[in-house]
Amino acid sequence: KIKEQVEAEKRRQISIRGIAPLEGVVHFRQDFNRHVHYTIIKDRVSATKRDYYTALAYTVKDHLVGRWLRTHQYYYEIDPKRVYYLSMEFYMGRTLTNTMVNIGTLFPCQEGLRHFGLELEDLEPCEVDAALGNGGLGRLAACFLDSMATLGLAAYGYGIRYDYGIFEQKIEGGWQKEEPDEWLRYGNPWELPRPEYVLPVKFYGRVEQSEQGSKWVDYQLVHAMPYDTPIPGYLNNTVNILRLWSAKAPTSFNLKFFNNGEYLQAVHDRNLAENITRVLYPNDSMFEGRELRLKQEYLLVSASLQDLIRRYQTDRPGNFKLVRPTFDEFTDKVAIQLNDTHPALAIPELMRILMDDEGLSWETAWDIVNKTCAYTNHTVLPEALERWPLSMLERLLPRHVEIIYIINHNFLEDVEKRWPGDADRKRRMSLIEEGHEKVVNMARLCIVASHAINGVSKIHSEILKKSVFKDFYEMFPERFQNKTNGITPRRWLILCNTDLSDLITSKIGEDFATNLELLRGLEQYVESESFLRNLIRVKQANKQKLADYIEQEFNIVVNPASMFDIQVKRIHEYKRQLLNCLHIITLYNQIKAHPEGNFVPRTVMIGGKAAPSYYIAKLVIKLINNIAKVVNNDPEVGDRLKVVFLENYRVSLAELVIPAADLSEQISLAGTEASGTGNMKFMLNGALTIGTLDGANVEMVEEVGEENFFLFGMTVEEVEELRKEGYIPRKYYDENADLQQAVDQINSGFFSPEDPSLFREIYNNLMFTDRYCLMKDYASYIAVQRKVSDLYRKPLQWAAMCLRNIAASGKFSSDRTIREYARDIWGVDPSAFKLPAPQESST
Ligand code: B1H
Ligand code: IMP
Repeated sequence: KIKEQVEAEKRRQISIRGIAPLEGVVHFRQDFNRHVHYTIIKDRVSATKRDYYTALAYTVKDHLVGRWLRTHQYYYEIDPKRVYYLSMEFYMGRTLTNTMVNIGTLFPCQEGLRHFGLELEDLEPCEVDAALGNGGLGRLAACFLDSMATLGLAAYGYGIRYDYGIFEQKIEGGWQKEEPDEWLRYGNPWELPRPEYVLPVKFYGRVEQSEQGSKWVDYQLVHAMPYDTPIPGYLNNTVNILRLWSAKAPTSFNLKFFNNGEYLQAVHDRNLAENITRVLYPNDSMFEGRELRLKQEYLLVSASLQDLIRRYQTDRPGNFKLVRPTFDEFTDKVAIQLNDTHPALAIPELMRILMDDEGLSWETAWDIVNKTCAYTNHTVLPEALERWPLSMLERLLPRHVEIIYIINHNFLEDVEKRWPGDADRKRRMSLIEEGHEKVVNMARLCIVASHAINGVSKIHSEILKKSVFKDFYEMFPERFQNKTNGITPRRWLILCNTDLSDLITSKIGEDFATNLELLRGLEQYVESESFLRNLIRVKQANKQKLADYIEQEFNIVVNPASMFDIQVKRIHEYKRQLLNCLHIITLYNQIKAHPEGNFVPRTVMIGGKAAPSYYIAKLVIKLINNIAKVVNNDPEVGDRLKVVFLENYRVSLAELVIPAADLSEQISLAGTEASGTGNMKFMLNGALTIGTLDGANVEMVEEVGEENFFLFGMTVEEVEELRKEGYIPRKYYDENADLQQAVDQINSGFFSPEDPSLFREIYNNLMFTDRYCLMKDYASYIAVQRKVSDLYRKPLQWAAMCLRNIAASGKFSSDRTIREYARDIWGVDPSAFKLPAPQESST
């Protein structure tokens, strides 16, 4: 008991968790009780864990509303330039603990709960992740919201409120099975529906020309209903908004049946409209040209633009009195960031509104679009680039197609002026590509219409200029920028690794939370054995927590002293989970060949979802699970090697897994991963990285030094060189006996005795195509993995290297990224101004 008090006192002093004045705790208990009683309508006898979670969520949310209202009053008062982040994905994860961290009430809430005999750690898991994203792109949007609020920007996220987020992954017999993610089943205490602000969105119909210009007629109406989620900044009393749209059938929907007396049919058909926002498309880095997806993209764009124009024109929410009748100031008051091309229809839609509804000329409208819109590219994989068939666009959005044609016509005229007679260049640059069917290349549309185009890491931005968009770079060099991705240190350090952030605070204070470069101050402790031992102790505790989870969930006992070697990300060929498999098999074969050998024990964990229609990626999941079965059940191997597939990897699981990692696998083929953000999370949490010179890895090496990073594999230039020569994967098989053995085992059914040809397709891929050059990079990967094992034998040296990585990770705060967007693209100033705190009261 006394020890507990001492511990509590120690934590009280480390104020990163917030101070717990007695008064605050008392108020908390009253508020919490009130919600159990009045909101949940249960008593202490009938309340379940989930009820307590929900009551806690409402209690915490109450602390947001004062700040929320004030923030927006303040914005209407000072009328700053607004930033709009348009994204089809916001991968938010859980909200409860994040909110407590950001408003500084984590500790008082923890204290208060204990009075009821409740532990925050037990209630937290009741919250389902808001998983409205696929992976990196969606999580980046979520980190950006946190940073924009923390930097006091008047910024809004706009997205879609999918009824079903990314599917839940179940592993059955080693195969991935998808189940719907019913994240709203128990309600969502964090969102606020705003039925009073619904907006109409038009689909189909045709264009009529008249004296007044073009008019879109005979369309079908769908309503977009906004749901607001508060986004608190870190300890600055700012609360921004994420506004998500949900499709609603208008009362008049399909009334032609109604008139025929087909009332029931008319009501049933309302689903047709409401299905638009039913489900998130589960593809990461893969374009699927479905009409329903196009409708989702247009719904987002149309509703968001109407909403932000309304905000520009009026002086308070819901007030339709025009205080700004003209668009003269629009470009000074609005910045629109397009998160990849998914919201690219914002371009023709804004043109349409400005011309057809507001009566501006083409030139004026075009100038406004160009000055407000900016485009972020997230991938160079050709199969991920959006190319919508013109025929589909024409049917759904006839007026927009006219506008795109005019944009293209004007643009190609400019190309002709610049490069007279260069027909091939015009073909290469046309927004409309002629193949067996005509398609609109959305990336080109975005480049032509935006004042800024950026990649998400240095190397990726260079690739955009040098190859993917070379012609466009020659035409608009001043538009191309780089904005290296980042992650929010609030969620990815303070929230998920409280012990590490306390340890850091004990040395350098707590300002690193908003100034991550201060972590450099930890470098001076690399020689301090006592600090390194503390670091090791924190890591060990995190590993134990993950080991407990794995034992409980998967019934696999892992050795918490073994090296935790982790690769978690979407399953995709370019990310090369298969290369990791080849290493596991090689380790296994070495142990089998020298059963008495002195091996460094490893637990290799791989997790991630495969797109449901991505056959090869799903086969890789099966292979990982089959390898695990062989390896984990071989008594000769013992606990020197274990393989775990981490089922249903998602944001909340990442928060458990990343702090427990010793080794982070970032092994994509150079030139394929635009940035990666998982790589940064591992670095910040004290893992070492084995990785290629790809994406943001390049800049991690720059920050920490090559000697503190396990680099392997070809460079982008070497990949290019090899491809020019003609790549023959089979050659590496012939040269390398270990590789040959591993590949043969996959092919011969060693891991699938019940169906020896199960993995034939993987074998054929490797031997005859190998688009991502696994065979070539295998040898250098294995060699560097050996160095990893050697270093792991020397715990203090390992820990010192981890510390150097933590100290060097400051660049990768999304606060730094957002400062750069603010300065170079949006033209807004981050403000250190802290809004006054609202009166904290118990009612
Ligand atoms: C990234 C996507 C993506 N790049 C299409 N592209 C999608 C493309 O539903 N779709 O159609 C969904 C997602 N996602 C990732 O973005 C990159 O692969 C990462 O390297 C990068 O770190 C991340 C954030 O920039
Ligand atoms: P990356 O793929 O390494 O760039 O990581 C992207 C980030 O998105 C992760 O660090 C997680 O926070 C989040 N994420 C959650 N689930 C997934 C997933 O299934 N694949 C990839 N990323 C995910």
